[in-house]
Amino acid sequence: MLQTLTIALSKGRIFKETLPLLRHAGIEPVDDPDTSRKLILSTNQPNIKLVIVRASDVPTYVQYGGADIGVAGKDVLLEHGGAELYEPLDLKIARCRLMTAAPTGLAREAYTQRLGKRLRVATKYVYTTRDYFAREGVQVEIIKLYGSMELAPLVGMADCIVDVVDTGNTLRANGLEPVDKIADISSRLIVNKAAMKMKHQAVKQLIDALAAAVQ
Ligand code: PRT
Ligand code: MG
Repeated sequence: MLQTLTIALSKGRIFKETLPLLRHAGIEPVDDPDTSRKLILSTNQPNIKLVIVRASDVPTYVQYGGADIGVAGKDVLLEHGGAELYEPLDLKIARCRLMTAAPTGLAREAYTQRLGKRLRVATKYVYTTRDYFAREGVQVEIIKLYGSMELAPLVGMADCIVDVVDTGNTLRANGLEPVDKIADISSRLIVNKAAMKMKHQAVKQLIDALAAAVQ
């Protein structure tokens, strides 16, 4: 019996960069998520389907068995906490860095001038940011945002931000510069723990095929 596999992906860069790896493993989606409104996409393999979810929801779908397998940025996985998931493969795609960033030239002041006051940090990475500054011994007040973190220092709402950075163009365009690196980021294959046991053959086959594609 052919074991069925559901793979959770997010639209945009993760989908685009995962596609060549899947193709290398013999899997081609039938629909294009950028033009289709379907959330479940069939593939050329009758036992494999793709589900399209928000990037930050991928670990949740895989954890709760809504998908057997997923592709998620390490930034998203760090923030999720990683519990109840296997992370067997670094796909080495969608690479970037998780950084602190502050108004250009003011980074050190933003960090040190607040004597007695807590550093105000705007981010969507609340847990990762709290953990990072705790390890650095810096007292912070975290302001949770869902996007456009770069705006927060510009309007005086925060001293700095924590976000993923690729070229740094977005920071520069908004008068910010990267300061400290928290982590190097790439996308990882994640696997539901029960699926790893119950669908071992199909999961193993896919991991091996993707590992070969990464090389
Ligand atoms: O968009 P949505 O809210 O649905 O989710 P998302 O923004 O988390 O998804 P998406 O597709 O934008 O990102 C998915 C994953 O790609 C992230 O979780 C990261 O692991 C990875 N990744 C790699 C990036 C970038 N590079 C990146 N540059 N994610 C976001 N960015 C942002 C960056 O923050 C900046 O705002 O893209 C913008 C351009 O970056 P620069 O530095 O090149 O200007
Ligand atoms: Mg985005």
